[in-house]
Amino acid sequence: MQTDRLGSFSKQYKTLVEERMREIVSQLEAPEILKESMLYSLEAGGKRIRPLLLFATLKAFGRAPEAGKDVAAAIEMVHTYSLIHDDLPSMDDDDLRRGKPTNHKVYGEATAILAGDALLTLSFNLLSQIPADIADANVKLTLVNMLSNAAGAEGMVGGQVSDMEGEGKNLSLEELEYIHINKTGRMLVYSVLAGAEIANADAETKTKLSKFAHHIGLAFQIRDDILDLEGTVDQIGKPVGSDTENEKSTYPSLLSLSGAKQELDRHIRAAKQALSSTGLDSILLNEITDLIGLRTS
Ligand code: GRG
Repeated sequence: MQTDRLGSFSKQYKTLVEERMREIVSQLEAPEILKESMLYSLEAGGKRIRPLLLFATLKAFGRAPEAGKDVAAAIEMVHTYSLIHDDLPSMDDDDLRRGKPTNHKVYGEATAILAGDALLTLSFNLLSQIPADIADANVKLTLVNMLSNAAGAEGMVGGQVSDMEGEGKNLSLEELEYIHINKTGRMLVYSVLAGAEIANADAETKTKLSKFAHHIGLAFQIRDDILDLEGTVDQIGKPVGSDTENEKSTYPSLLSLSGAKQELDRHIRAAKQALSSTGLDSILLNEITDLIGLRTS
């Protein structure tokens, strides 16, 4: 369920970040096979929800979304690295991602690991080179600091490790939330707060936006669990019920399907409330929130 406004905004800025990523990787002076492997996963067809959140946040502040193109590319590179590594035999051991063979199936395990490493490293390089008219040195340093926190041991990587530790255990709702706040949520929160940082938002607005993004992060994950349960194939294109994912605690397994749907609604409502409290021009962010609650892929 996407309005024309969000549809055309999303199409325009999806193209912007995709072209920017291709341009950056193509220009690297690096072995062709490494660049090919990086581009294979960058261009495998993600939803680009994180860049969309960043661009819509800039728009909410009345700033040109184009100002966020390098940060959006950096975010999508970190996200793509995490998916490449998550699919490896030593982690989820997946053959398909977004309906296509996983990076290690095409390029081999060693190159896939190195493509992920190169994407992660490149993301910080990109942030360090944002033009001064978009972000001064202090803003750039803050963007780097925030990304390293969101993606690292205290964020996404920590969440992934807790997720692995929780496999086969009956987790409490609190434990499940901790995993998803970090594994999925922190990069979504970063996408919004990076936009606020570029727009020089005040501390109070950032706190409200952080609350907004926290709720959409959890809503995103709950919707993912519901889609996994209701669909015949999951988001990586594999029949549901075919691997260890099913030994993991999920929102529906803890709360039942209808309880998970209620929890999803609760987070969507809380997100919208936090957003409205900012007083920003939040039409697009509101529509993205609805989309997260209703998404079908
Ligand atoms: C390996 C360091 C490391 C971290 C892995 C993000 C992650 C952490 C693993 C991905 C596996 C997974 C199913 C995570 C749940 C969150 C989620 C639904 C991620 C997929 O993000 P989307 O839906 O993917 O935005 P697309 O394909 O649209 O880019």
